[in-house]
Amino acid sequence: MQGSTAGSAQASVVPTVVPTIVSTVDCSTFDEQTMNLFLAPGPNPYQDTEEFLLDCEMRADEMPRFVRRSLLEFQVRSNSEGILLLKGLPIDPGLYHVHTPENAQRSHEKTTFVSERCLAMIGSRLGHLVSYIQEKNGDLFQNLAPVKGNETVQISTGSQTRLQFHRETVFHPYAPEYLLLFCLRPDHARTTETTYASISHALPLLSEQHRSLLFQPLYRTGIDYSFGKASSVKGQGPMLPVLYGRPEDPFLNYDEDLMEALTPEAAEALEALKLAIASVYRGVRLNMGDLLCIDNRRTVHGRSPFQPKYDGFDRWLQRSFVVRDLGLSARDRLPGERIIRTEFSG
Ligand SMILES: O=C(O)CCC(=O)C(=O)O
Ligand SMILES: [Fe+2]
Repeated sequence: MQGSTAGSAQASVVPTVVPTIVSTVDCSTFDEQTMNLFLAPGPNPYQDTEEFLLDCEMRADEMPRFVRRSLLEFQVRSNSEGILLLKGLPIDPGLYHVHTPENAQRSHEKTTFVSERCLAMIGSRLGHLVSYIQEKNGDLFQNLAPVKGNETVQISTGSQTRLQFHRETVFHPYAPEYLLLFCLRPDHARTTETTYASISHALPLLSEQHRSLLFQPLYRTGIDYSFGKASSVKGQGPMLPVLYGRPEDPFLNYDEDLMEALTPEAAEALEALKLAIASVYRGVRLNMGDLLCIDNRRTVHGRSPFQPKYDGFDRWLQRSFVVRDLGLSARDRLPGERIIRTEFSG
């Protein structure tokens, strides 16, 4: 796999052999008709959001069969890595000259919406795009770029320190089932990796006793720094089990930074999981036009450190969240809107 690195094994963990095969869909061979599905102008995603999403879903119906089949398989049965990488999707014309948005806000220089269409078209085959009011004013397409002053903070606009492993919005009652990351520009050195570790790779490294503790609601997670008030305090979120679902093939709630155990034994099990993740994680270097789909229930992710230059051409991703069932969050959304407005006190 291009740009992959195995995680360094920790002394107290027996290293495991992790297969290096990443499910990849090569989109660089799309014919002109398929390219046009992404490139042809359509509704404005920021003004006519619902029209834009419907239009993208209709366009996605016309994508080549192998793309739809891969997305369908990923949606229905996932895979052991919990990721699907679509490589070489179309990019906005003239993107090379558009600056990476300072402050990671919406770009006013980018006046075409190809990247947004990639996210919405691919996302529509997995579920429905949603956003959270606390993050970037509820933008469905969020710009991730290094921001001056955030170099060492554990948020997506950090850079120089490793972004620790997390499930996206682990504390949220309507957490997304999928996270999509589209790369508009890699980092200058082209060495940054989006890191990930699936529970199916980490589980074999855990003892029966640790597994059983992790299946109990002996853990508390904090509210993300980006979600406001309760932000900087750890352990203010709900009590949860770390593992849930089928014992042999579980889902996981995990946040290396924000999660705390409520008993010493539970803390040992959490530490064992942390070591297991450090032992099995892998990384993928996203390039322009690559879209990484992450199964947020099976796989935690993070990012390796990098050096920003703040010269207008730093690393730039767009991110979207996907839920399988819009109805679950209906009570916390306004009619006809995708923004989830659940409030968190703190
Ligand atoms: O920058 C990356 O590659 C990952 C960032 C991240 O964790 C996120 O956006 O949720
Ligand atoms: Fe993340």
